[in-house]
Amino acid sequence: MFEVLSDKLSAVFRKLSSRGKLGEKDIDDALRQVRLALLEADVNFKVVKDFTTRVRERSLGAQVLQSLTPAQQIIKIVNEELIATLGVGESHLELSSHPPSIAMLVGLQGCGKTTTAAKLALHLKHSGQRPLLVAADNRRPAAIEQLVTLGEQLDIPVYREAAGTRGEDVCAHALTKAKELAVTWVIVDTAGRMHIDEPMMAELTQVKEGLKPGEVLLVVDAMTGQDAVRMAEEFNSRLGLTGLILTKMDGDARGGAALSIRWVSGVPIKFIGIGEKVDAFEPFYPDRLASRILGMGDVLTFIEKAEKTFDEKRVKELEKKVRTASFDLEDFLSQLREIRKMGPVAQLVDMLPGASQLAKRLPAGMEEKQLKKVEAMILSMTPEERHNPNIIDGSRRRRIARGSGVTPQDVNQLLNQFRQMQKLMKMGIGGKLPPNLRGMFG
Ligand SMILES: Nc1nc2c(ncn2[C@@H]2O[C@H](COP(=O)(O)OP(=O)(O)O)[C@@H](O)[C@H]2O)c(=O)[nH]1
Ligand SMILES: [Mg+2]
Repeated sequence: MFEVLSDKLSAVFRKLSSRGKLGEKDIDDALRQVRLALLEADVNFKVVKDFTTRVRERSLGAQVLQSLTPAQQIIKIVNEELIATLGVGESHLELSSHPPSIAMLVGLQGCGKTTTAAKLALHLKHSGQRPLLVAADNRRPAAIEQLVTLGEQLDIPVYREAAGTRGEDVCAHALTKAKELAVTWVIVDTAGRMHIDEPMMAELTQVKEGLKPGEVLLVVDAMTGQDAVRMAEEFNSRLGLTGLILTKMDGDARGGAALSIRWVSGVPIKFIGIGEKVDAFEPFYPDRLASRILGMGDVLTFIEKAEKTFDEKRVKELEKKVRTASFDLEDFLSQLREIRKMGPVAQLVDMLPGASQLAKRLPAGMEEKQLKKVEAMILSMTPEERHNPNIIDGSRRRRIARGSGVTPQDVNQLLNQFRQMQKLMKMGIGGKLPPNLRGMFG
């Protein structure tokens, strides 16, 4: 999977790397090719449009990282946006506060549900859990036998009843059994059909009501392309999914489903199946997949290193400033921007007294607006004012307020709070922020 796409993207970036400075036209040309490559890989058109728009905006406004060439900067942005499309961060399974934790697997027939139930149970067993498999797909005796055989192979208990027993009854009894065996996880393999239909949804809804599972995981065959994406939306609207498991990622599909499904459905991908064997299964790491798709492992490693050195240099500079209390509004502004990014440089924020707590305390939604306001005020100051806020008198204050669309009181408040922050730094107080500083952004 992804080979064709990966080759095409590599070609685009190689061409870009052969240039020095990149203008708007170079970026647009490259992005046009990226867009085509993604569409050919069967990525949902909305996802493609959104993705290229984000990359374009960021590329044009890219802050110049001296250690990177323009092409490397674009690769960095593409990589980051690819990760954002695939879903940021690793997706963990939800543990129940009252064990056992329960995962219910749903999906169409043939998508790999039964195999995946066994794979997931084995994965949990390897991480020290005690799983119980439940054969709730009991419409066909063969389906039950398949799970029982897998359980025997893996030495994992399987709860089963006679074929034809209602799924919800099997599950109810299985929970009693789970208590008896003192297992920590219950993995339920449910009945699938060839197509989504009402009886299947009704049955799954009932099973879910009885089980109250912490995880409702849709197993999707990544080979089915955009059908998989539509299916995820439908299952999600009926059952409220907590995660996706993409199977057959070892196949030769173009990869469009994998790249679109998270963005379109909003449901995180938690695991991927990469083969028929029971251990061909892994947690889903968006960054790893992104770097595989970009096919530029070396370049990405280089970029990571360059960024790290860059951050370290900045941390050292800031440390010195904090120590000598020459930390000014200019530094404060760049801090605010770091807080807004909260990305790889979050540790920078941790270094400043209270800044990370402050960032955490900002109410959702307010954050962006308030930070922008503070940013606007500082931007309306002259370099001299930023360096030495004490020179800001009444008329300067009015000018700054006009320039940033706030009231002179707002400017005053910012200055007072900044002064207190400076004082705190001089005293070397870390971590705690007095209540009167908390108001800074809200
Ligand atoms: N190549 C490959 N085959 C898989 C994967 N997961 C499942 N399969 C195969 O897909 C077929 C259907 O799997 P099964 O678990 O019976 O699907 P179910 O009907 O949803 O329970 C079987 O032949 C599995 O071996 C995978 O990740 N990679
Ligand atoms: Mg099955």
